[in-house]
Amino acid sequence: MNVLLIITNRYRGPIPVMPLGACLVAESCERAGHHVQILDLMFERDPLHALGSVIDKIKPDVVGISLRNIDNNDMQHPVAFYKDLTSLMETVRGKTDATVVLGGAAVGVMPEALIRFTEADWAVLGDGEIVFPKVLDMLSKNMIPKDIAGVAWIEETGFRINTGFVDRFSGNGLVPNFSRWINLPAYISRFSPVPIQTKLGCHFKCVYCTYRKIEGQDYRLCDPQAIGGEIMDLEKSGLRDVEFVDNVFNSPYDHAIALCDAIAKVRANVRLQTVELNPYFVDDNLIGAMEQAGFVGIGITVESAADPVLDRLKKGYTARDVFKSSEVIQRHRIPCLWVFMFGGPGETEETVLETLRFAEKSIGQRDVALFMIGIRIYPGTELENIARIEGVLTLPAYEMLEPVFYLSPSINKEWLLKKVHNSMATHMNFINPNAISLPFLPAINFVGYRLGVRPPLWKNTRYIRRGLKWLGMDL
Ligand code: B12
Ligand code: SF4
Repeated sequence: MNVLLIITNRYRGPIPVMPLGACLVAESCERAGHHVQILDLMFERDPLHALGSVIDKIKPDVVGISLRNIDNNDMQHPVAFYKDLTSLMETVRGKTDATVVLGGAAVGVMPEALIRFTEADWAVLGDGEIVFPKVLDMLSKNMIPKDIAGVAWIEETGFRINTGFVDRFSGNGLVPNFSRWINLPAYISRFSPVPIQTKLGCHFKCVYCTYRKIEGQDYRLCDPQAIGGEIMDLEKSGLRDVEFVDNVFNSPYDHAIALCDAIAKVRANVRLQTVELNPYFVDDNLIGAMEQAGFVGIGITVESAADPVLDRLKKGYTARDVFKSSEVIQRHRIPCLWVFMFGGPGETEETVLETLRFAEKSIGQRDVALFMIGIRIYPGTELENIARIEGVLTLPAYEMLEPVFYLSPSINKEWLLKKVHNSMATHMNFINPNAISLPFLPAINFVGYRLGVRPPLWKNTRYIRRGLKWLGMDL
């Protein structure tokens, strides 16, 4: 079949991320014998014109739409990306009778709302590189793909979904040949590292999280030796910046250690990153292994350093673990980005001050703290129930494509913003989401890379903030 795969993501904060999933899907469809063309809208000046031209040219039988972000997850300055789908769908429907199939992480989060919003024919949840070729096979035989696991659709009786995760790491490529599908130099020159995923699934039950919905809760691990091989191949092709995009890099702990050992063994000259460490599994052994493997930047998503909040978020670790992880980080050389999320259930003025005190005392000059405010509420999460019970949320689930956020009723938003702002004023290595949505961040990325700065950019937060301050534009 003739397949057009549209990559809809045009958001460049904090970096334009390489579309790993969509490229994996394209490659597996091609392997299954289909003609696949990707249209990546990231750097297109006139996306609808580009779309119209490519449809006229290839006359697709099936249009796959890859949707990564519903919105930017920023309570202060929310941007709803899903709305861009309206004009996109109008162009597709106006130009072709092709079957339209939605896919991408966002679809795993809110499948029903997105199918209803776009009026797409089908949606694929989860492992698109396995499910989508099966859908194409059925469609090519004029059959209806209703029995395939991972497919969702709307019929007269309502929303239908075939749940069931398939085996992602069953031997096919872990890293697609990006240069075959996207404008690789454009991404690299804007600080985008090559993404690699080494596992799926998460055992934890954090109240706000959508990841188990996207990936399932049972761990599916790839072979660490295979990652070592991929890293070597990347180095040979000149791709030196690599980011692990696992939901939590260091859980299961043994998998993370095996991975680092396998990478250290191949002795590739690469710069590795991840921003997804869980403080519970941070110890000297792990960080030492990460140093050996070649990590140049790590992030710990601690969310809070106050027990009442960690408890209500069901994070599975305590403030003591957070403090312990900061001691470990200080004993090592890798710069660390600490990610906090203020305003969750159980947050009070006291817990906010406790977390800020932790950040100010335990995060050194070399490291960076990012303070998120409010938590995006997604349907089907425990946070949705909490928000409804507390009266914070009244919208029905199908209207939650529009960004809705939870902020603890025990917190005054203005007070919280002021406290965070005061802490940032005295710590130039502290940032808030404004840093991610800076309109000129793409320009900083572009110029910085040309000047020889290498990822991760956040390592240079102090210098960038000082520069901005000097120009009268501090966060
Ligand atoms: C790692 C990560 C990041 C890293 C990315 C680093 C990098 N270099 O790539 C960082 C921290 C930078 C980041 C930033 C953001 N992220 Co993020 N991120 C993730 C995470 C954990 C993994 C994404 C990933 O790479 N997966 C691996 C690939 C292989 O999977 P995939 O892309 O989903 O593709 C598969 C399927 O979706 C499907 N598929 C994909 N396309 C298509 C197309 C078709 C037609 C079909 C059939 C199937 C299909 O098949 C693919 C292969 O199996 C996800 C959560 C998750 N568990 O998925 C959130 C997630 C994607 N991020 C999200 C968001 C919101 C953001 C941000 C906007 C803000 C933020 N605060 O997090 C920014 C946006 C960045 C940008 N410019 O777009 C949301 C998006 C959905 C939503 N809720 O709106 C997610 C789902 C998390 C969440 N909160 O729910 N992110
Ligand atoms: S540990 Fe991370 S991926 Fe797992 S449920 Fe909690 S927030 Fe989600």
